[in-house]
Amino acid sequence: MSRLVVVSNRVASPTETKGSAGGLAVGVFGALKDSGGVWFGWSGDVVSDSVANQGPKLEQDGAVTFATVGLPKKDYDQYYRGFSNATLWPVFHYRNDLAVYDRDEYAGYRRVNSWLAHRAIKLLQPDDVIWVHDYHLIPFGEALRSEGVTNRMGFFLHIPFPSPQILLNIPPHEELVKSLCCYDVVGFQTPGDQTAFHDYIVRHAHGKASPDGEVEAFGRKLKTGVYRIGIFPDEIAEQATRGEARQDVMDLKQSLEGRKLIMSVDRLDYSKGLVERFKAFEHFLEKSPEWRGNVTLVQIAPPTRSDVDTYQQIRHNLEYEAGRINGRYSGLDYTPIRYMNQRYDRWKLMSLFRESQIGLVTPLRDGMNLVAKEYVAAQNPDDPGVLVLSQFAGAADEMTGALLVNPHDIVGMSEAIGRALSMPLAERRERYEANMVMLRKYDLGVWRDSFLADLRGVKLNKRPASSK
Ligand code: GDG
Repeated sequence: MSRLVVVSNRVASPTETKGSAGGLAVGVFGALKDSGGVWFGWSGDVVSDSVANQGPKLEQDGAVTFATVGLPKKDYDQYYRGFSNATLWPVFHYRNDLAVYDRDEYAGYRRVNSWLAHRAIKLLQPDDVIWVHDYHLIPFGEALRSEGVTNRMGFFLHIPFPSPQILLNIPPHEELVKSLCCYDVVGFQTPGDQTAFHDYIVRHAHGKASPDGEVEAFGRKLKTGVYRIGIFPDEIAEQATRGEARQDVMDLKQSLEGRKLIMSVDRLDYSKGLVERFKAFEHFLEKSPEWRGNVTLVQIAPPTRSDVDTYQQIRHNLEYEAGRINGRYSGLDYTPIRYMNQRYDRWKLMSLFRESQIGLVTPLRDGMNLVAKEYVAAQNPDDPGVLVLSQFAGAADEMTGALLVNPHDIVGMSEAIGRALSMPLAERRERYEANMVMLRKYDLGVWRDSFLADLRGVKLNKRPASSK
């Protein structure tokens, strides 16, 4: 089997792939171990120009090489903080109102992608299969092609692909889609994302897209597909029970004094719908006085991208809302919302999920949302909690046992909280079983193996596109 080269914005450390971070890092590393290969990307460090140009730092773990580079401050600002996270992220999450577009940042985004591709070329062998991940690296494949690389190359988009009317707001939308067409396989999380891409190809790129995923545009043929990212449910269940006896989970349980627990865990991001969620919980307490003092919402929200303006604003808004609602409904021994801005160990999150009666996962828009899946997998099958899930998370397609809500509908979310809290055991079990069937059908291994099987199976384009 030919080697695999994974390219992603951040590279997990060899220790993280052993399970401490869990999830995606472990899944991708599994594929790398099987075929041998390289994991290439940014180290997460901001460094001087001279250090950045010293070449990738290499760490070997068996047949896998971890190859990382640092980024100079200007590149970090333009490529990561700028175009990736202040333009692509908001627009792809349907938040044009929060997007800023700056030509210099876009030029920096392309420049860094070309620079990264140039660094990666030295690590490539002729029959390597290259798997590129996510919105930071859309032009990476095109940059490799323009340097003469003809290897099989696939791209997986972890976030939503917006409908064309939304995408058109990004001035260089056509260049971005043309870059995507330089890959041999482009994977999406849901059929809706794939359809949005096909719509753009047909209506705005004068190309062709067939229902089986074949696309022809910009002089290239490629395959598109839906690959639903998942989790390893047994690994989550094991982590959730491993923590049962640990002191801090016991402490939390004790401090709840028999109150019901609602759990929410999200990176601190405006796409996750936290403000609306807090308001729904407030509305629930307002309309259900019998529950005041009897149910607590624990929101864990580790900060991310805190040097992007919109992320500072969301943090302020949330602190204000949590304070306001707690001011309204707290008692001497009761705090309705416990809002934590820090990162917790993975096993602790899974154990807390298991202790809770509701997993409240209500993003305004989300590619998939792995927290929703982790919540289900962590439950006690004999007495499972209820997943309340946004209809705008990719996971909503599969989690047929969830109570689906519209995250803009505060009253609807508040009603779903009430329904979940009083749901009979038989219904909870039925819904849990339905979710578990899907979690097992589309686990992380299926996602990874089906993408790679399609990529290894494509017929190569005879005439690679050039970015010139
Ligand atoms: C992107 C897409 C897509 C969260 N807080 C802590 C912590 N986490 C872990 C969760 C989960 C992961 O981070 C978050 O994954 P999500 O899927 O929920 O969301 P994004 O980070 O936005 O991920 C998303 C995903 O890519 C995969 O394709 O599903 O749609 O936006 O695993 O458990 N982990 C630890 N401490 C925390 O405090 N250890």
